[in-house]
Amino acid sequence: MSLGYFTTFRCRLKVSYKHSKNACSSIIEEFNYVTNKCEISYMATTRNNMRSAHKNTLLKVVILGDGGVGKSCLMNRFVSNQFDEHSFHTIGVEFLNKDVDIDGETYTLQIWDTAGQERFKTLRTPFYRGSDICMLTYAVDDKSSFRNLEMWKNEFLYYADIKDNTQFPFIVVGNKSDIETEEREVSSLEMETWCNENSITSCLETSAKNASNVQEAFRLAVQHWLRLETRGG
Ligand SMILES: Nc1nc2c(ncn2[C@@H]2O[C@H](COP(=O)(O)OP(=O)(O)OP(=O)(O)O)[C@@H](O)[C@H]2O)c(=O)[nH]1
Ligand SMILES: [Mg+2]
Repeated sequence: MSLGYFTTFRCRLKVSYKHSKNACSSIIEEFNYVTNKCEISYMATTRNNMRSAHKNTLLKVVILGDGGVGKSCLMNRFVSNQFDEHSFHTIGVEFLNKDVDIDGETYTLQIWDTAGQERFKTLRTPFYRGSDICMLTYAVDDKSSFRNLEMWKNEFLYYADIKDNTQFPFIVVGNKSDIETEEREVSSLEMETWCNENSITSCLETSAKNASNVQEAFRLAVQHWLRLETRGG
């Protein structure tokens, strides 16, 4: 497989419900195996290309959160500036690349959009390792997705095998900020309080629908990563 530095590609699995349960399991296992191989091959190719021909830094960003909070829409808004009112649930993972410039440096974000539904847990967790940034996402009109941030954070720390969580760049994103006031179930103050309690310094409300703060969220995440890198180095 030959993947150029500027390549943007999608990795998607669609399993139809007309397949039997066993057939679905084996299709999913096969997909998982192939995408793991693709990831390794892709990462190797990209990192090598970057070392030899480019000075860009590659950052793996994983987006986590309950099903339906808008993770896929956030990624698509950020990468393609598009929004899908009828976005389908993600199965497994899907990833896209996008370059961002910060302070004269270019960073290539390899964004991993994961399936939020519980039944896909085994398909998403193998992809947490090697992440540089984790975007914890909820929807401001869905209190339960906010309460589940704790679970997402713990799942990520466990499967990514992160020992010191205070040194990892998490960013919390409250999506769907465009909804009517009466539909809102989580205030920005609640988000900030949760972040303070969890030593997370980057948080933002976004709308993938009207493009509010989407670019800013990814830039903020990279700036957070940079701060920790500089401190560590
Ligand atoms: N109002 C509003 N709706 C949104 C926004 N972002 C996403 N949606 C809608 O929310 C629904 C779910 O969006 P997705 O991006 O598929 O959600 P997801 O988090 O990727 O869900 P899973 O793939 O199941 O984990 C879709 O109907 C979107 O159109 C937003 O910013 N505002
Ligand atoms: Mg999705």
